[in-house]
Amino acid sequence: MKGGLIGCGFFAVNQMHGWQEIEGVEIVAICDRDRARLTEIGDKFDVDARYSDAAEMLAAEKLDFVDIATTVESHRALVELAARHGLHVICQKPLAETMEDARAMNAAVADAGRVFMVHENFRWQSGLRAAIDAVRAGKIGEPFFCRASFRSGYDVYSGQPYLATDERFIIQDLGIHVLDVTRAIMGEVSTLSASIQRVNPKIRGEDVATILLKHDSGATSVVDCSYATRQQPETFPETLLEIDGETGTLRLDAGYRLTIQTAGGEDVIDVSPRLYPWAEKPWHNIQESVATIQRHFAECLRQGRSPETSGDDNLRTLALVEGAYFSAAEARTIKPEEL
Ligand code: NAD
Ligand code: 89V
Repeated sequence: MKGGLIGCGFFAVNQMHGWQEIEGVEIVAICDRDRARLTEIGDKFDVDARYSDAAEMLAAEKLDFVDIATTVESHRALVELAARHGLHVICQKPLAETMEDARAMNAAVADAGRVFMVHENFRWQSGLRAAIDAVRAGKIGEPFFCRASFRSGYDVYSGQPYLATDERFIIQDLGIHVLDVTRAIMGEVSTLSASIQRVNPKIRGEDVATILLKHDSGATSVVDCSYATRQQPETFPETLLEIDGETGTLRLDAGYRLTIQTAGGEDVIDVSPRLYPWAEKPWHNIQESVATIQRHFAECLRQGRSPETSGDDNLRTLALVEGAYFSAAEARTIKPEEL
């Protein structure tokens, strides 16, 4: 399968490394409006077909799919362009800035009869996936409570300066992953309410968010995220879990330690990510999940099935993000179906 990468920035390096791990897939063309970034990625990964305009790339190259690694404001135009060319699409999160854009993008690829997957990779992290699989397999019975927590003081702004200047920050960038993982474990959400704070005075958006979710099943979740938490050991970029079920409990603690307790005893499992030769700590957790989600995308294309984080699926995660901002702004409980 031949792919074209659009966006050669901070995170695209991981995506290029990830594709090299996937048998039968090759990125044959790359695109970025920024010449320096185009040259850097092209030279590093030995890709000769380089474009500064995505429309030119799609007109000139014979591709099966595009991998969109640009920031959110460009996603809709690029996804619709790819759909017009009849290509499968994998697009970075956050999918869109509005539900209207996200629905239009999803419809465009569906109308073209192609596969649309959102690069929502946290649910493919080794520890989080082990927790999702354990709950889905009924290891702790029906879950009635989940706390999904990401608290860090790591400097994310130096690698991704837009995180400090965008109007929306932690829910749109990071909370989106934690909300998605919570959906994967606890199911769909009927109501949510959120509180947001800006602790760091040097940034524009919110760096702390606490979100209360009521699920269709009747269960409750708390999603709490912070980039203002000064603690040692620093746990970036780990998401920690506390899940209580009718017949047991599951904990995913710092250091990739998964504990499942039931009447039958306690299992403690090391769910550390692998360290690819191109990866570096502490990012290796996220980097591994990039290759894992890309493998899933390639398998889905080969087998003609819908990816777990399809456009359709991701609309439900995006509605939680939108809902959290609405809830915080209007100080009220939101039903995702309102959005
Ligand atoms: P970045 O700003 O470093 O890179 C984006 C690149 O896209 C830039 O080089 C820019 O010139 C290029 N670009 C923008 N619009 C373009 C267009 N229309 N045509 C061609 N090139 C264009 O951003 P980043 O930090 O690499 O983030 C990219 C995306 O990845 C964001 O949506 C971000 O949220 C996401 N991200 C995801 C993860 C994850 O774990 N899933 C981690 C980090 C970033
Ligand atoms: O995963 C992400 O989307 C990244 C980070 C971990 C820094 O929040 O932007």
